[in-house]
Amino acid sequence: MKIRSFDVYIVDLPTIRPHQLAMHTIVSQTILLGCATDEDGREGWAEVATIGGASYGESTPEAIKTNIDAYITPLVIGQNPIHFDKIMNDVSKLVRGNYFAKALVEGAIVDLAAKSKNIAAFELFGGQIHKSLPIAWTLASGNTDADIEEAKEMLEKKRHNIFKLKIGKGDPYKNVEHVRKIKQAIGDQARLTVDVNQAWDEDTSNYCIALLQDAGVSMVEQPLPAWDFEGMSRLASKFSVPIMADEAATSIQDVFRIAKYRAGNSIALKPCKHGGLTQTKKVAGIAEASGLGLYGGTMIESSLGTAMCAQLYATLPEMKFGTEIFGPLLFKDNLTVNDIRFENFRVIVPDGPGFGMEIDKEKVKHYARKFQSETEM
Ligand code: MUC
Ligand code: MG
Repeated sequence: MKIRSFDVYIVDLPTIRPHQLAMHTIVSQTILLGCATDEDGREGWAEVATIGGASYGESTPEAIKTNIDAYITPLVIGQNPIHFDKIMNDVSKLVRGNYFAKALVEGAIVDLAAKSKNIAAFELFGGQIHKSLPIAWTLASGNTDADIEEAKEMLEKKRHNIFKLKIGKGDPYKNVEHVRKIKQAIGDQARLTVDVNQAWDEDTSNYCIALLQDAGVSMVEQPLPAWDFEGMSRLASKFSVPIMADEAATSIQDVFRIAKYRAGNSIALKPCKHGGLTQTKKVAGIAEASGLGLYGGTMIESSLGTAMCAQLYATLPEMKFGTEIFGPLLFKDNLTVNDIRFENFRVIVPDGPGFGMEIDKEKVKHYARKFQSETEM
């Protein structure tokens, strides 16, 4: 059965509280949904999320949609979805970069292929090793007392016992103090990690990571700009606290370079930044071969994108740092009929056909940018 059409929707979904990163505070997250339809009218859906327009990364929502519509869709029409790897290989020969766009297209085709065989998508990636995964929560309200209260509530509800703090915005020394206070308040009940989102230079990193290590922080994510491989390598050899590459770890070639020069000793996976699920498996292979620890990252996707990540991460033997695919919990509403389940400090991997999620078209229509909800859906 061949692909008949491919549609892309831009959706803005409000969050339950402001989520503060170094470069942007999220109050409404911009999500891209892709729908591949076959000649029988069967649909496959996928999601990628973006943060802060062009401020987090180069793939803006508008560019993702435009580039899919203009350059990728014509290459996938008429193809058999079960050949998703061949299709994306052909796309890569004519479309450079555009990792988020490729991840969205591949994801929808995979969902369609799996649904047409009535199997979960993870069966197409070697099968499910884990039924659930450890799940971190990001404390990013921008206020120390509010973060402490939120952490205690999460512990009490048995929702999360790994917390990541976003510390790239504002005075680095004050932010280190903010981390120290939170660690003091929660003690050994939870693991604490930090994400700097590229905001520090090497001198600041040297000073602040020493303090963070003393404070009992268990991982430091992307302290330096994504381009600074050499600086990351020096930090990774200097400190015993693990240094994680996130924004620097995109293409498989970048990840190979990180492994070769030890520009970090762990990697945050995100199917969107690697260009899809197949590429994410390859990144995990490079990490496994070179002894880099893995983390199941997020761009703060809603339930569908979270299911895609969960299904792929569930096929990997070891996630040394757990996952942070908490996205659905940060949103006021849901774009699927069914929810992702979070229980006992873990996320349950959906196992229905495809990614195991049923899209709620009324909700998509409601949150889609107006020019789309009125015309295309
Ligand atoms: C990032 O850089 O890791 C993931 C969790 C979160 O709070 O922000 C994202 C992006
Ligand atoms: Mg990060």
